[in-house]
Amino acid sequence: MNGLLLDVDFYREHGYVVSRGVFAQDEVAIMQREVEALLQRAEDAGRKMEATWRGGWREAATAVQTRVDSIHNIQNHSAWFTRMLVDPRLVDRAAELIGPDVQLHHTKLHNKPPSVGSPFPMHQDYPYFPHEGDSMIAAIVHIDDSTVENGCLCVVPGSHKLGPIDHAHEGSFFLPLDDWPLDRAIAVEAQAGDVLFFGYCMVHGSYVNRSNRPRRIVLVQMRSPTDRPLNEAHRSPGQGTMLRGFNPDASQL
Ligand SMILES: O=C(O)CCC(=O)C(=O)O
Repeated sequence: MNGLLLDVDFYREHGYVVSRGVFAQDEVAIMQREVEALLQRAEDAGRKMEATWRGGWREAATAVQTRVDSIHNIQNHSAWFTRMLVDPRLVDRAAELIGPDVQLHHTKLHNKPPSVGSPFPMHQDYPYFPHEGDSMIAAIVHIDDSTVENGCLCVVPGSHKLGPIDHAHEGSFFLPLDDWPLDRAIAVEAQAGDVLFFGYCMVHGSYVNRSNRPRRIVLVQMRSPTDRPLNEAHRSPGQGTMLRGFNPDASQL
């Protein structure tokens, strides 16, 4: 990989790359404890976390009532994850994909509980937060070992080359199952501590959690600080925080 941390050629060709063992097992154990405590606090506070996407392949994929818990801005709730956001093992890899200066867009925790963890329909992230320069990438930090059985991510290799695809479908941003069936995608199975990177034009989704164990991830969206949003959608606290390098755009001072 020419001294790089990631296989950048693979990423450019296929639109995604998995980096194995970015976080060590003792750190994974801390992440799991942090996430469990956070989910418990949210439940105790009666906070609504359910974030299953309605329509799409939810009904087709499972007869049972599925559920996924989502908590945005995890750095507002756990200092461990704040530190993770600037950890060189994460942001140095991101820099290989988008350039030396890396800016936070947003974060979220997804918890797919055992047996009933919701799938995510196929989609690109682009329509949620389009930008001029298409620098936006997701880093999926795996908190649990993730397989097809417990609802791992899946991607359509090469789909990033299509650019933005029309997502207009029943008023929601996902792709029709007829056009984007799951068998067009490949499962990205990962171990806890692995990080999956992909750009926001990558078509992706994830499977139902039918297993007896949870599938938890922390998703970090990052961009180049010089990449401008095309609309006002998806603003969140901490957006614009520099995670690596500096912000060369003096107009933001
Ligand atoms: O949590 C998952 O399985 C998928 C999340 C996802 O694709 C998204 O939030 O865009």
